[in-house]
Amino acid sequence: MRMSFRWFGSGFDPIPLKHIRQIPGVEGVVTTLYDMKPGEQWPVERIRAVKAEVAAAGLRISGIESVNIHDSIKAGLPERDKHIETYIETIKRLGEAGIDLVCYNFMPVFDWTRSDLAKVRPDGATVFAYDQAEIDKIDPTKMFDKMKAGAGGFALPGWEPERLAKIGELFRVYRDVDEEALFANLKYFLQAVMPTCEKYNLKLAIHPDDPAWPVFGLPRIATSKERLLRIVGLVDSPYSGVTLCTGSLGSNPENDIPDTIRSLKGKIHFAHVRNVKHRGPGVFEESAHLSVDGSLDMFAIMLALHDIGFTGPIRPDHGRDIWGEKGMPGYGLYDRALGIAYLNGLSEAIAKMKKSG
Ligand SMILES: [Mn+2]
Repeated sequence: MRMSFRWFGSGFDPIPLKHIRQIPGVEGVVTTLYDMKPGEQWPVERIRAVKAEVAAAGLRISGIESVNIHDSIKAGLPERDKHIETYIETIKRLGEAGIDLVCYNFMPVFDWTRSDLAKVRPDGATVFAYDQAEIDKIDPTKMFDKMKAGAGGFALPGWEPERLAKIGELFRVYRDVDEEALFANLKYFLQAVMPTCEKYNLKLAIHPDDPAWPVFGLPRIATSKERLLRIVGLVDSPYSGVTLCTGSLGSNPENDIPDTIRSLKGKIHFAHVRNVKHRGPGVFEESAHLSVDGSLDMFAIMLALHDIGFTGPIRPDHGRDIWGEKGMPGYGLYDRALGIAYLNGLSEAIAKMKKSG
């Protein structure tokens, strides 16, 4: 496994690359061109510039998270072919730059959703939290305002303000899109992009929906082992796979994460490993990575990744906001670095245990 760290790029991420370089065991960053909107063509010069900047810091680009997918593709609108062409060209440019992994999601309208971006835990740390009853009270057209208000002046990934202006239109666009249509639209997209992924040796890895159930009446399909298996079976290509995100899948206590990992052997291209604490049906918060602080068994998760021979990029996911750090909520340096130290410890112990039989 290649330990990585999500970094949003100079000018967007307050964490400098030189600090990321000092986290033990980190060899790369998962980054993006944060100001690129879905449907925009990524300029070659900017791809080259970020690659050079990361290399100059002694790191590599482990993958791109994300190249966002235009809603016309997810909704299956007539203009999707134009946007798929643009996506293919971006994949080609990334592949030519030596980048071999792109993470994406296929969630309609809303990206990851939380009811609270700064829930205070008993130790004073603040975390992302979700309560379905709170979400049910929210007018979905106000959701962008709510996320923005909690973001401390930072732009949150997946919550680009430009989409806010079109929210009513987006809901109309998805009115007739059910789960089956979403599967069909994903298949159409994957069939179109896979030849380019294969040609440029670039893996596409779908991120599970977060939380792992429908929100605001919109369909969601990347929510369970069975559905992820269906997704990787939509096209016959080793380049179409999954970002195994333990926290997103783990939002639903019915998802058995180690079992999901074993079932997806060979199809996991990227791993996000974090913990989540279940508080009741539809209620959870993000905890420290440590097993006993949340509801997931992180040892069992890391063991499953070792058992299937996973060698791709892995990163801690959202962290708690601790030690007075003023950063992007959920994406501070301190707690994610703690998460890495912990995952490294589990990984070293598992590897040595396996070696000694
Ligand atoms: Mn994730």
